[in-house]
Amino acid sequence: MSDELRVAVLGVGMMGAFHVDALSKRVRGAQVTVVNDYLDDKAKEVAGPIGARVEPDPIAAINDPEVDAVLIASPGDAHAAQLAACLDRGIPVLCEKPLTTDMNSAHAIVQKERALGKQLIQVGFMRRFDAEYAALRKLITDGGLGKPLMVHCVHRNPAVGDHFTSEFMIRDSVVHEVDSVRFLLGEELTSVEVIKGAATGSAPHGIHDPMLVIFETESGAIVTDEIFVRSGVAYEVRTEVVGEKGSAFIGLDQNLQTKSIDGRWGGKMTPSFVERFGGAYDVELQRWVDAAKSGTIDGASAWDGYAAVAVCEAGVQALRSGVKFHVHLTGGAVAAIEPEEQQAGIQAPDLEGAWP
Ligand code: ISE
Repeated sequence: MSDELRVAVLGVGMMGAFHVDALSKRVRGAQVTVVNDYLDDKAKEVAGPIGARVEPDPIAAINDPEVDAVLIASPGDAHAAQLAACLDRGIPVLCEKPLTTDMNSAHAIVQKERALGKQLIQVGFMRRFDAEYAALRKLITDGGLGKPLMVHCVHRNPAVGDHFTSEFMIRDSVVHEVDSVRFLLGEELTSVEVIKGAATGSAPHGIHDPMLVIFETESGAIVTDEIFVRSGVAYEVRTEVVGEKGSAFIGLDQNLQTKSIDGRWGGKMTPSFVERFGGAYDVELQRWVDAAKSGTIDGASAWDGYAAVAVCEAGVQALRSGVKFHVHLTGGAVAAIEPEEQQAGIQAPDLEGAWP
């Protein structure tokens, strides 16, 4: 391996292009040598300014002799085959979330990596590298809040494309809360239910946006997650942890506050993930590059990625069926998901006579 980690970036849509920019300008010790995207023009546009080569076939990009490590930012359904090729070649890979889009393919990837006897896969859960999340986790692990009892999450995006169906919202967006709660509390999520309410008028017919997703954890803590990807307002990601000894809040957009002569006061809302998590992404990349050079990972593992996919799979089943789904996933064991016994409803008796 040369001094610089030579990286192939697969998928240069918004996220991949952001990573290419970081690897070329802000991260030390790495160089993007190969760029791949199913859109040839997009690949050329990103590769040109940094002098990288365009390779139209993702598997050829992974096996390119001028590539030491791979960053996967392609759509989730391409991840399984690309991760498998990285493992076949035995090179480090940073894979954007979700690890894969279903539990069985995620499990197969974990097994394949385990058979190699070394950790090559890091999953791009960037919130783990955000200073506010790190401070909240420290507060919890130091016992500052006492036993955590409730976690309230809000995850809003201003707008998304029509491909964001209710199921996609769980697999692609809620997956962040699944990982961050595992990271913050250090325990597994054991059940999921999904409450569908009134949908915003900007959601295509049949899409439940927003939804309330409710989890339970191993210790019995309750986690609520409002997922609303067409809020029309801003990129809002907030978390409050309520414990026996107090509560703590992150994600309040506490930037510059102004008061003006027209009688208005306030600060700026965060328009997108770049303003909220751009710094965390850069830290994540730097730590991945440093770790990859010494043959290790420094972030969410393939197991973490698998655990998140399994909980989201239970979430999708809960969404489809309308019942709570349990997830059995402890101590590195294989996940199983099963529905809760359907609860009997109660029929309120009709009142006699007219209501006054
Ligand atoms: C997207 O992929 C992200 O990672 C964003 O952080 C999240 O807010 C969005 O909902 C996801 O689809």
